[in-house]
This record gives sequence, C-alpha cells and structure tokens, in this order.
Amino acid sequence: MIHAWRSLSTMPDQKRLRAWWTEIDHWRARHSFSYERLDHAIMPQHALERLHALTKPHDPIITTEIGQQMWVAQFFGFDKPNRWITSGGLGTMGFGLPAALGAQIANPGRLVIDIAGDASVQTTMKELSTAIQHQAPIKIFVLSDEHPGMAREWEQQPDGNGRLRSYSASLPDFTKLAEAYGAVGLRCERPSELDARIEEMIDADRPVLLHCRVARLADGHPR
Ligand SMILES: Cc1ncc(C[n+]2csc(CCOP(=O)(O)OP(=O)(O)O)c2C)c(N)n1
Repeated sequence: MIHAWRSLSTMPDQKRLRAWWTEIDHWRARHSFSYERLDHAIMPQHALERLHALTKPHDPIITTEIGQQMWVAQFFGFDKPNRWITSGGLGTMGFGLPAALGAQIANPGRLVIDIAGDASVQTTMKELSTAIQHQAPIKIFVLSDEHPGMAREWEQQPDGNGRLRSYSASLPDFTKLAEAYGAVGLRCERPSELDARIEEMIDADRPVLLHCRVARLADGHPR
C-alpha cells in the first residue's frame, strides 16, 4: 500500500489547478474586502494596514483576541510562517493577551503585539500585571469600536435579530487602566495621529496598550 502510495505523482494536476486559480481570480475581482477611508474616524482595516506597514521591519509576532479583529487575516500581510498565534475556530475571547505574554517570554528581543477588541481585551486584562512583573514588553493594540463588534454585526445581518443590543456603554479609560498597571497607555482617535502613536508603541521598551478608537459600525463581513 505504502509502495503504491509513494509511486503516485506529487505534482498537482495542472489542468485542475488552472481551473482553481481561475475561480479564485473570479472571487478576487469582486474586491469584497475593499473599504472606504474616512477623514474623521479611523477605519479598523486602515489601522491594521498601517500597523503592518510600520511594524514590518521588526518582523513582529502577532497574537489575536476574537471578534472583528479577525480583519488581521485580511489586512495584516503575513508573509512568513509562525508569525501569528490565534485560537482560530475555537474563538476564545481573552486568548491573545496571555498568548502574547508567552510569545514574548520565549522570544525576549522580539516585537510581540496582541491585536484586540475593547471587549476581548478585558477578559484577561489582569495578565498585564504578569507582563510588568516579568518585564515582558508586550504591546496591546486595541481596535476600539465601543461594541462587541462581531456580535453587533451578527445582530444586524439580514438573518439576525436586528435589535442591536450589543454595545458597550461603559468602557474603562484604557490609557488610565494601562497606567494603573504600570504599563504605558497611549490613545489615538484620528487618522492623522495613527502612524505617530504606532511608532511610539513600537519604540517603548515597556508593555504598552494603544487604545485606537475606530469607526463604530464598520462591518467585517465581505460585501
Ligand atoms: C469567552 C467568549 N465569550 C463570548 C464569545 C462570543 N463572541 C465572539 S466575538 C464577540 C465580541 C468581541 O468583541 P470585541 O472584543 O470588542 O471585538 P470586535 O468584534 O469589536 O473586534 C463575542 C462576545 C467568545 N467568542 N468567547
């Protein structure tokens, strides 16, 4: 059996492969991930594109929480393996922060960033104290839309309940919260501030939480 299996060609069937790529090109032509930038508010997709561009020279390790931050898969241009740690389909809110801590302790000199939503990040926020205690300079990039965005988006889908019950009316002041733990707290609200705050976050040799206010009702589902 093994002999028969080994004798099989490992080359893909070019004809079927061509058909598959044609199908993919057809999907790509829809530009379903396109979005419009705003002057007055940061689009989360744009925030991730800038985060990718500015951190690329540092070859960062990225971890993610769960929610619309999964835009990371579409807008953070990973081009090397083993750079993204996610709970994937398990979808565990609170995964990204402790995962970043583990990655940082295993890779002391590396830039490690947890990309989070404003709901997920609070799930395991207390681990920031572990980061301070062990001098692990993790960075937490919070895309803050004042909603548990993915839940809000589901509610507003045509087959959702349409009630928009998922919103966060009493979020903490994340910069003060970070500072209370002894970390650096940064905040940005306008597209014009984005690059400078990201650079500041990268340059800090301590744990940083960057609270990035983004457009409140941006949807993550492809159009
Ligand atoms: C422990 C846990 N509780 C609840 C959920 C269901 N859930 C999936 S995404 C989400 C909202 C996440 O909101 P936020 O972290 O603000 O991210 P956003 O979608 O706004 O980017 C919720 C409640 C989950 N995946 N894990």
